[in-house]
Formats: sequence, C-alpha cells, structure tokens
Amino acid sequence: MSNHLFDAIRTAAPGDAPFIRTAEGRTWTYNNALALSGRIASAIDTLGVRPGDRVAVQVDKSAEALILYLACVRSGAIYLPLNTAYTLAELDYFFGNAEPRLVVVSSVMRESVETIARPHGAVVETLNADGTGSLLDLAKDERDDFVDASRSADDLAAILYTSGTTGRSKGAMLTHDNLLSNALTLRDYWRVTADDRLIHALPIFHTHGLFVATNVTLLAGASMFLLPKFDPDEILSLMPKATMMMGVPTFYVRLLHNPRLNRDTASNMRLFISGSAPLLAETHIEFKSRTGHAILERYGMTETNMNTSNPYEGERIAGTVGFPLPGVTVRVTDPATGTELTAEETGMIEVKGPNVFKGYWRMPEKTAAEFTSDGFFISGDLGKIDGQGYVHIVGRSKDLVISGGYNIYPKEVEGEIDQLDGVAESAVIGVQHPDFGEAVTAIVVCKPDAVLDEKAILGALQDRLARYKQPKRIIFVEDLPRNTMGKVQKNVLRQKYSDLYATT
Ligand code: MLC
Ligand code: AMP
Repeated sequence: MSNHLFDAIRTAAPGDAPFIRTAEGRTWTYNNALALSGRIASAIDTLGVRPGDRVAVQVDKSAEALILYLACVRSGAIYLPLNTAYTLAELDYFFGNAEPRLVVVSSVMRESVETIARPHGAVVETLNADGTGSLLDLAKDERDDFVDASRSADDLAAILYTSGTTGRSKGAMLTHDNLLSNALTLRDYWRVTADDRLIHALPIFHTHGLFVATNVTLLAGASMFLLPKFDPDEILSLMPKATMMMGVPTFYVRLLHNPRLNRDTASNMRLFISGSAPLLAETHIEFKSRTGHAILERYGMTETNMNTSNPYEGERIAGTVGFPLPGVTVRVTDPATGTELTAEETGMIEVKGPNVFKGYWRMPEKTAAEFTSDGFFISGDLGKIDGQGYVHIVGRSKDLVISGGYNIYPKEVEGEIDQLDGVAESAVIGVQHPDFGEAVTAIVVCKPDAVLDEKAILGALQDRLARYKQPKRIIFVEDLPRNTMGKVQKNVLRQKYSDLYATT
C-alpha cells in the first residue's frame, strides 16, 4: 500500500541520525520518531479514527506533537492543528464545522474541551508540552510497525482554518501532494541537505512552522532545534551550532534589538528565511550590515503553501518576495476585469500549481468564488512582477491585519465589539507597529449616553477572542468616516492613527 506523503518521508529518513533536539536536551533520532509515530498511529486506529476522519489538535509545541502529525499522515487521518490561543468559543465553531473524530488537548484543558467536543461526536485525549498525556499512555502498549493507510496524491492530509473576510473561518483542504510537492521544491530551492540544522522557534499550528519548517527538514533528512517559542537569547546561543532559521519579520526585528547579534554569532549560519508578513526593507538592510546575511524572503499562504522565493544564489532583493517557485505559475491581473497585466503593472496576484489547495471544507461556493475559470487561486494580495521577474507585494485587497505573522480578519473582531452593550458600531484596522508590523486597533462609536471605556471593551473580549486578535488599543470617536456609498473609509482611519504606536 502506498501513502503518498509518508512514503517520501520514510524514504528520506536517515535512520539513527538526529531529527529533533529539544530545549531540554533530548535528541529524537529519525528511527525513534518514526517508531513513536507508528505507535501513535496504532493508538489512533484503536480509538476508532479511520482514514478521512479529522483529528483536531490544540497542544503546546513538543517533539511528540510533531510526531502526532506524522502519525495522522500515516493513519490516513486529516490533521487539523489549532492555535493554542483559541478560546473555547472559537473551538466550538471548529469542532462543529470539521466534526473531528478525535480531539487532542493538554490535560488542563480536557474537562472544558470535552463539554464542547462530545456533542460534536469527538473523543478527547491529551498530550502535554512535556510529552505526557493519555494519548501517549495509549500508544505505549501499541506496536511500532503500523501498516500505513493507503493514501493517494489527491487525498487530504490536513485542514488548516483561515479566517474569512466575510463570516466564519474556512478550512483550507490540503492534499498529500500539496504538502509533498511544495516541500520537495523548497528543499531543492534552498539547498537544504542532511547537514542542515534548523532553528525551529515558530508555532506548529500554521503552514510556516508545520509544513515549511518541518516537512522540508524531514525530506532533507536534516535536523532541528525545537524551541517551545521565540526567545532571542536562546536563538543567539544556538546559532553557532545551527545552519538555518525560518521566522516571521518580528523575529528579525527582535533579534536586531539584541546586542549579541553580530557577524561572529551568525558565522555558522547558512540561511535566514523570512515570510508570513512583509519584511521591511530597512530590517533586511540592517540585518545584512550586522550579520553579513541577506535574509531570504519568500511568500506563501495557508491555501497555497509557498508561491515565490528570493533566490538562493543570485540577488535577494529587499522588499520583494522573489521569483515564482519551479512548477508554480504566478500572474497579476486587473482586479476589475481579470485581464492579465504586464510587467510593472500592479493588480491582483493569482496562483496556480501543485501547491494550491483543493478548496474550503464543506464550502463549495466560497471555493468557487476564489478561483478563476482557468483554475488560478485569487490570493487577495495586490502586487506586481518587475522587469527582472521579481514579485513585489504592494498591498491587500482583502480586509486583513497581519500582526506578528498571525492573520486577523477585522470583521470577526468588529462582530464581537458591535455586540457589546453601549456600542453603536466599530471599525477594526491594522496600524503600523514597530514590533508586530501591524497592531489590531479598534475605532469605536458609542451609543448616546453609553458609558464605555477601553478596559471594559477589552475585558468583554477576553473570553471571546484569542489574545492576538484582541485590539492593542481602542479609540473612541463620534462618527466613522464614510464615502458616498456609506462604506467606512478604513484608509482614512489608518492614515489618521498611523503614529499611534510610533513610540511603543
Ligand atoms: C502574541 N501576542 C500577540 C502576538 N503574539 N499579539 C499580536 N500579534 C501577535 N502575533 C500577544 C501575547 O498574547 C501577549 O499578550 C502580547 O501579545 C505580547 O506577547 P509577546 O510575549 O510579545 O509575544 P510572543 O509570545 O513573543 O509572540 C510573538 C511572536 C509570535 C511574533 C513570536 O506571535 C509568533 O511566533 N508569531 C509567528 C506566527 C506564525 O507562525 N505565522 C505563520 C502563519 S502561516 P499579553 O497582553 O497577554 O501579554 C502564513 C503563511 C506563510 O502566514 O506565508 O507563512
Ligand atoms: P495566512 O492566511 O496566514 O496563510 O497568510 C497568508 C498571507 O500572508 C498572504 O496572503 C500575504 O498577505 C501574507 N504574506 C505571506 N508572506 C508574505 C511576505 N513575504 N510578504 C508580504 N506578505 C506576506
């Protein structure tokens, strides 16, 4: 039987070579990690999870959590990672929409998650940051030699939820080949080999930390230093032993604040990669002058995996996201007519290739709306391709805030604020922020005679929205600026409050 993604991972695995080195000093060899993935796959099977069933996972970062992802791939289950910041209210929606057979959370969350997962037909097991938990207890007695479920290139490997500009989050369906083809392309494009040691400080519930970082490492037979979270001192201490790092721009901004960052500390490093949000040209330039390394910026999306990358050899141009990856077609079209534009003209970025997802889970209309009739995915990003072929992202047509690499859709935050007593209406915008790139900021109009302050609104949002979606500031105004069509002019608000965080 063949399992499209896992067969490739197994073939690339270099036996007793290290795969993961944890912050606690434990080393997982490929053999040990694959053996545990077999035991977990058996445990999942014993729990009644069948190929095509969803396994929703909201756990802290650990080697065992990555191995659980591998176990799901082997067992044919669809892996559904969830941000650890999501509140119970948010989880309830995901469980209702995805109907997972199994939900895995940390032990402290078990009881509360059970109350919302059970009505949706899921069983709940646990996995903690230290690798303990009921799932691992079940796996202990299972055999290593699990017979992998047969999965073809087009079968689903994962569903990752992305927020929507209108309404609720959509589950992006990613196939075995979406993940495999993209990881193989990136491995070769970035020259990743078994000699590489990656600093992995990203969360593992998103494309960046889960697929780009982990699948590329696996398919190169390389190894990673798995850090629980971003910590600049820890990263600087690891650099002399590592060769690569992948991060969001906030990583690089924060590293630049650390006096230990210099050419010596970074001399063993081969490659620094940035993505998920725009890297300011000034960050690229400053990093180069401090370390001698030109950060390689690439561009991706949950729905498409990675689309473009600056070259490994050749010039990495600050403020660009490089060339379309081999096998990926990127074009720029007129957003109004869909006509393809020529070099240097700005329009909608559209993408086609084996990297592009299969559609949104149980949302055929939303899927159809985001593809052109000739099969290109409409990214919602505005950009241009210059005369040399480099892609530039110049803005977004989607109403989206990207804060520290996390996406926040204003509509969702506005929906929560507008429900509060005393609020007449609100507009949520992204305001330039020196650390997070953009900061979620709410502009609120109160009802006449309502007594509301910033603290009251933030307090009310506490249990409704994940922390990173909550506004960093609330501004009260009499009216929102509107155009002649009555639409709120968010560009006017963004301009007006552009200095709000200038001294943060
Ligand atoms: C944490 N907070 C954030 C935040 N992260 N607020 C806004 N935006 C964020 N990104 C909250 C915390 O809960 C905390 O709240 C306060 O802000 C300050 O926290 P911190 O200690 O400064 O944050 P930290 O834990 O250091 O996290 C910051 C970060 C992290 C940038 C390291 O957010 C991160 O790892 N981001 C990476 C996201 C990512 O992987 N994106 C990839 C998406 S895939 P308080 O007030 O309670 O203290 C994708 C496709 C592609 O986009 O192309 O890759
Ligand atoms: P997500 O939905 O979390 O996958 O976020 C995808 C979005 O992140 C893209 O549509 C872009 O808007 C943005 N993005 C990713 N990489 C970059 C980059 N290098 N520069 C600018 N924006 C980026």
